[in-house]
Formats: sequence, structure tokens, C-alpha cells
Amino acid sequence: MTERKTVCCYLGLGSNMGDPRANLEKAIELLNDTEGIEVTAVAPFYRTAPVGYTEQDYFINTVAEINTSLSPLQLLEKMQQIENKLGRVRVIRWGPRTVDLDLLLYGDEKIAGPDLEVPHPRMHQRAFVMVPLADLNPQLVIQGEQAADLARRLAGEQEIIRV
Ligand code: A4P
Ligand code: MG
Repeated sequence: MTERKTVCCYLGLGSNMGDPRANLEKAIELLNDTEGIEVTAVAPFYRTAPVGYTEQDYFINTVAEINTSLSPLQLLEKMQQIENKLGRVRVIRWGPRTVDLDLLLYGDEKIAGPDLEVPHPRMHQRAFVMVPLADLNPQLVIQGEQAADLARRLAGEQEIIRV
């Protein structure tokens, strides 16, 4: 049997509709049930104030670490299938959603395609991403800064509470 190379990736998960915690737990279960994806760690859950479009409910956010043998676009497709399965309706950009899955990091690859940008272009500005990411891997360097330092700074600027 040939061993397939796997890549360590980080996924951002967010929900602010229905039962957000249950939605995130279900999304994590579906990710782990996907062939070519193994969930290796999940950060604590956080309650976070909405960023961008602010006329909406608070979110529950977390970050999952996975190992995958899928390519970046194959992984994105699986993530979108899970979003659809959990009933995501796209009405307003940055608006409410059952579950939103973002590919934050795919190993140390840089991807700038029409459908996929990695590292996620806004991750370093967002406490709801950087705080749970730093829980899992504080040493990661994002835009020249350690995840733990970025997380500490952003947590002082944006509302985020561990739940
Ligand atoms: N796309 C490109 N790069 C990526 C990537 N790295 N990961 C494309 C995932 N998708 C990526 O995304 C639109 C398109 O982005 C996809 O079709 C994909 O090809 P979407 O998920 O349909 O739309 P969206 O999520 O509404 O827009 P966007 O720009 O992805 O928004 P964000 O940046 O995901 O922000 N506030 C709090 N507190 N917590 C949140 O979780 N989330 C958002 C959404 C805004 N405010 C929030 C939260
Ligand atoms: Mg998104």
C-alpha cells in the first residue's frame, strides 16, 4: 500500500443561527467522517461579537486542526458540502449563517486563486479566529507575528468570551 502524504490544516468554524454550539459540533463530526480528513484537535468555543455586518446575533466560534490527504480545492469543496448539509443559506455577505467554514491555513502553502485564498486574508485581524488558533498552536507565525501575541492584542480590542 502506498502512504499518502497528509497536510496539517486549520479551519475556522462559526455559527450564529439555531443552536450554534450544536451546529459546530455537528460540523466537526461531519469533517471527521469525511474520507481524507482526520480532525486532530479542536479549540475551546468562544462567544464573539459579530464583525463586519453587525446587525446580527453573537457568534460561537472555534478552530479545528486537521490532517488531510485532500488537495486545497478538494478540501474547500468538502467544507462547502458540509455547510450546505447543515442548511447554510447565503443571504447577506458576512451575515447570519448556520455554519461557516473557512480554510485558514493549508500547511505553509500560499494560494491566491479565484475561489480560494490561503492563508485566509482576514484571519490576522480577527479575534474570533486568532484566539482559538493560538490555543491550538501559539507558536504559529501569521503575517510575521506569533499567533499568541496577535491573539492577546485582538482579544483586547474585540469582544470574545470563552464559553
Ligand atoms: N474563499 C476564498 N478563500 C477562502 C478560504 N480560505 N476559506 C471563497 C473559505 N472560503 C474561501 O465565502 C465566499 C467565498 O469565499 C467562497 O465561495 C469561497 O470560494 P462564503 O463563506 O460563501 O461567504 P462569507 O463567509 O459570507 O464571506 P467571507 O468573505 O468568507 O466572510 P468571512 O471572512 O468568512 O467572514 N463575526 C464573528 N464574530 N464570527 C464569525 O464567524 N464570520 C464572518 C464571515 C463575518 N463576521 C463574523 C464571522
Ligand atoms: Mg466564509
